[in-house]
Amino acid sequence: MNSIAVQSLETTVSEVLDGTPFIDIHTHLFAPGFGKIGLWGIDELLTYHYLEAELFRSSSIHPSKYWLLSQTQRADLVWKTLFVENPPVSEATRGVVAILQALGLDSNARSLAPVREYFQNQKLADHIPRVFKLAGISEAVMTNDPLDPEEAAIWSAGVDTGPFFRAALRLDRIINEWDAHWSVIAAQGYTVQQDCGGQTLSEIRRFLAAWVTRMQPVYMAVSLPDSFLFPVEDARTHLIRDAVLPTCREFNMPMALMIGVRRQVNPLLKNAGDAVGIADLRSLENLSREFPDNRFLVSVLSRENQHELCVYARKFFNLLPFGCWWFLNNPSLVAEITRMRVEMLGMSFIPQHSDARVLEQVIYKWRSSRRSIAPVLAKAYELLTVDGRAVTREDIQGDVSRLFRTNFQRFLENS
Ligand code: RAT
Ligand code: ZN
Repeated sequence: MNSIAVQSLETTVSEVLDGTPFIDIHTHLFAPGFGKIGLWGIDELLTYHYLEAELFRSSSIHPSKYWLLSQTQRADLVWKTLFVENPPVSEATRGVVAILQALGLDSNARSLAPVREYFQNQKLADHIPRVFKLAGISEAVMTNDPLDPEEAAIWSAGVDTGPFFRAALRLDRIINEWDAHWSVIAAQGYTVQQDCGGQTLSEIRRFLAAWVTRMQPVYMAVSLPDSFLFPVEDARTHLIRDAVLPTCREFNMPMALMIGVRRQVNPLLKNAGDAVGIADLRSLENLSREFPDNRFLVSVLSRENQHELCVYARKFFNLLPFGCWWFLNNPSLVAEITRMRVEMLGMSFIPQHSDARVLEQVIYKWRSSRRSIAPVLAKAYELLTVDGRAVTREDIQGDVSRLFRTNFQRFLENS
């Protein structure tokens, strides 16, 4: 097999990245059977909360006035402010430009009318496979909340998730907002108490088992605040230790922990009002060590926690770092974090997920990630070549498949 010359490494890596369909392991997208809760199209793209946060920095509109507008008016305002009056250079704004280009639409136009017309003419069943192909992904994992009344009703009616989407059982309301949600579970016929006493924990296991059967999720997931501590005397510790982790073991599925979000530091901004904080990852150390029979997919939101996460992944083999989450999904940080992970973990991690909330976002998010990651991998192969070990296209293909497909698949299967 031919080894690759140093000057050709980046081209080869890019070709392999472009030619490998990835598994998008965390999104907020939905299969078409979920109807209106699956977001797509230009008005959803422009009112993405990443863009709304940027709108308020460049427009004088007060958030309270903005929320009174119709979605079309909001999208028009975002377009005018961030795309017509200013060059859209930020990651989130440039993303919309990249989507329009990939779909053959003009991003220089002042009016959104032709773009709206294009989306009105799309049939979702054909649009999804085309978007996935443009994004270079074969499937996407959804975020499925059993306590979302709208979503729960769709699951209970027996929705078909189809070939492109897999479920993930999201537990934020149960684990993080127990006081507000225990009674909802009680009303569904489970004998649970606010203080987690009595039969609560076995009843939550019964509740989770029913949802696992219904959703067939690939993992359970929760986002956790920067202040997350485990173990401590709180409902969260009881629920994780005595309900969620035993259920994960029973069904042989990993638990995804997304640590470091500070919810609603500015509630005026709604979905855009969350921020980031540095977490104490000793809680992750405790979980990884005390539950060797559980597997944890882990993403941390603060840049400052990234190195510690790599160190913990070297200590605990039931821990799989994934993604450059949310505020980290920028070219400079994706490059920095991926480089650190390759240096410390080889190829034993999952570099990225899209976190797309609106279908077409997978196009720009994956284009951008491939572009940021290609030079990082090429540099690692260059150093290896210079130090005496030649690299072949097959080596690169094996690594890319591992990073973006089989590390995840094997972690799910525990193989
Ligand atoms: O990235 C996002 O859109 C965030 O609002 C969150 O959804 C975050 O990714 C999460 O899953 O909690
Ligand atoms: Zn997310």
